[in-house]
Amino acid sequence: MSKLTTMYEFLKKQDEEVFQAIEGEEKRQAEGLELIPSENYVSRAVKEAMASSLTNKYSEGYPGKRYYGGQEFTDQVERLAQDRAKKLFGAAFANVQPLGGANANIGAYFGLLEPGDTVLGMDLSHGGHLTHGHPVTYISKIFNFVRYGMKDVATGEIDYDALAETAKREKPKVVLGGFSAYPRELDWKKISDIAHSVGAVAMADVAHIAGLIAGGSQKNPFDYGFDVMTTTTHKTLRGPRGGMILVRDSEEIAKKIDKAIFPGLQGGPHMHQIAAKAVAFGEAFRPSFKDYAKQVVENAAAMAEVFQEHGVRMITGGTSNHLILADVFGSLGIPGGEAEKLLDEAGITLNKNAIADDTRKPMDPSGIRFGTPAITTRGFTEEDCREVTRLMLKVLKTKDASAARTKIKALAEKHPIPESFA
Ligand code: DSN
Repeated sequence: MSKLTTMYEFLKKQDEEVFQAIEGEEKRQAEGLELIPSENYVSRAVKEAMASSLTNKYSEGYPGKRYYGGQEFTDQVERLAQDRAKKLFGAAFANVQPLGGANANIGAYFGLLEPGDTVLGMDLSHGGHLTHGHPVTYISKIFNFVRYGMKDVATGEIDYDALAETAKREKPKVVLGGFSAYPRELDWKKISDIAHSVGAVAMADVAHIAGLIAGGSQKNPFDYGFDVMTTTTHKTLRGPRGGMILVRDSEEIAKKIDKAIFPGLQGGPHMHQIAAKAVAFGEAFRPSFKDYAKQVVENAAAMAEVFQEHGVRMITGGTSNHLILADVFGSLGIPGGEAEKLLDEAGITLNKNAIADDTRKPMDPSGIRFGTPAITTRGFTEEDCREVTRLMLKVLKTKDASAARTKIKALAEKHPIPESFA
């Protein structure tokens, strides 16, 4: 019996169609290289927790204060996840129930704001996120979102003077630091000082970099005065799909956020995911996770170097974290969507992405966004990453995916997806 058939023994017997789709995805992940900077591979232990009988249980409420009986073990699991999260990020309070990053952000807004209140966040076209108030979201109809952005796209420096002026003028209740497509570190101290100078709560959305913070490769906003931090758990943090809200020290804020998540926004928490979050947080305490976080950043720097050598324009001029945003249309004459498709054919998955002040449409932008969290989990070194980048450039310059397919498959074979981390 193949390894997959052993893992999915009952599924294969009972539902061949679903089994086949999962089998296809497992193969795709094994044979290709995952460069989407928000993706990663979880350990088998995390998967086992996700597949546990905890999925059968309703547990509305919080540990010790549930609406239904039978909560002995769900309480144990949720407390474990909370305690580990608090220790990992230096928080006094943790809500581990958000189903994803969007829920975490919306829950935090509902806890911190009244309808009509203002949030000052990063411009979406400069790296911010949909849930930071894009007009297509419902939250943008409830709260008033105003923006700050980069002063200089070439270096990525944020316009902190404009940020301070806007804060004075708009009187936001929340100043939000965080991004999903920004390759540099924010000056957390400056942002939290500006927030507090106008009486606002300083909230960081660290969804992309939570694992780098936990591993010590990026600064922790709580060390610079931030009050609240939201994150996903499945990106650099290498846990199951989900979200989390951390509060540095204010019990008042923590209580409001707990109420906002339940009963305000969600119903029964997904306890199997919470168990898997606890397992992933446990893994993030290991010394090897520090090495992982460091290697993620070094690998991204190595990829940026190769782009630099070939004269490809990168937004902010390079990277200081796990991701790169490159203007492939401006530099190589190939739109981001076409680049994504060609690289997909070659076995590299990444995403087209709008670049700052993009002249092209959002569905057909100028850029591509890629990063190193997943390939670093597979053990890619800086030299491997340089090789991947050279192959990417070959495909993009020749517009021929076959030019790199065999070498990409060989790199994937050289670095199988691990089942556990030391
Ligand atoms: N989809 C996530 C990302 O790729 O950054 C954020 O929502």
